[in-house]
Amino acid sequence: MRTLSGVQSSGRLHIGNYYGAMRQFVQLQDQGEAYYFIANYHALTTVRDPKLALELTRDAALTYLSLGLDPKKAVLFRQSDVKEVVELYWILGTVVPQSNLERAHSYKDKIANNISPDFGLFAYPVLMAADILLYSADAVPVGKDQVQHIEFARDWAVKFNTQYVPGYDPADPEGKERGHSPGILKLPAAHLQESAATVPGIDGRKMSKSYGNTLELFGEEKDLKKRIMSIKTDSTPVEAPKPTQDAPLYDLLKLMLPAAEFADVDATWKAGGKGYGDYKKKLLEAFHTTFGPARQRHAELLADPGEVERILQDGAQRARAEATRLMDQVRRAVGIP
Ligand code: AQP
Repeated sequence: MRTLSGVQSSGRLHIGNYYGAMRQFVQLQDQGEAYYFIANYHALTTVRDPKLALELTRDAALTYLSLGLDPKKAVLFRQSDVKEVVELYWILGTVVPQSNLERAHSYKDKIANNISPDFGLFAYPVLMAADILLYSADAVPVGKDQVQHIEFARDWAVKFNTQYVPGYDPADPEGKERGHSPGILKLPAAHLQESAATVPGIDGRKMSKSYGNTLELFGEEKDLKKRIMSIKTDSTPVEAPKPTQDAPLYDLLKLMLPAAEFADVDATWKAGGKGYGDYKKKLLEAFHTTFGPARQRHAELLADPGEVERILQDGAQRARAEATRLMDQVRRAVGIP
């Protein structure tokens, strides 16, 4: 099985990225082949400062490595180091129905949250499909917001194969039956972590870099504390039972505390007797327990930029070998010399 996924270097990575996706990346590196990348072309849809774009790309690499990604087990690379992805993006785009892009949830959410629409944002799912299909991935670990994009990637791979691969039958995509051919583009499947499908941000919306509502994995202590203390709560008095619906603090405690410890919190939350301030302190402690070692590693890696660059160069070389192999087939199929 080949696993592939990426995170955009569109801001400092946060616990939504970790629980929704990156935690699984680290677990899956021990099962078959794993390819993980920093989506720095995607990030250009929101980051327009070149210095910052470079810095956030490097920061995303540090984040992967600090969280336990092992470059001996997984291929870690920058999206922009394999230019073939842009070529596949274009070729794939020629079979993508515009109506698919118009109903993309993630695009519609961003517009609803006042992010100005441009072609890059609109076409984002096509580049994401190219990211996945270029490396013939079987499984793509993602948060819930990205599941529709994986479904698009499957649909477009079928469209491409049907158009360009003689003998391809969509009912037999691997070409197992006599007379059928396997597709050039392999159909990927989303791998969703149900317990953390959507991690809420401090304002209760989906935690998102572009909404400024995140708990950064490697942010400064002072800022982290301030953000935890500002998690949206209601005015239920200390002694009263607290609501569990639309309560980001409750959801975050559930996510971060070990099950036995959360059971105690759950009991007092529902019975009353503690204030939101106590629960926020508990969350801060849980954050340090969970991410303390990764934060230490992050500080060490920051001091060794040469080593990080070496890992990325090595990853790019391995990723490029795969991409070149697939693009040879794609070019031949469509008639590009
Ligand atoms: N709040 C979240 N809950 C669960 N999973 C999440 N992911 C992101 N936010 C949450 C998952 O993290 C992976 C990498 O995401 P991304 O950075 O590439 O893009 P995104 O989903 O658009 O993340 P952001 O923070 O919301 O970025 P911006 O604001 O720049 O668009 C994905 O698998 C995603 O599902």
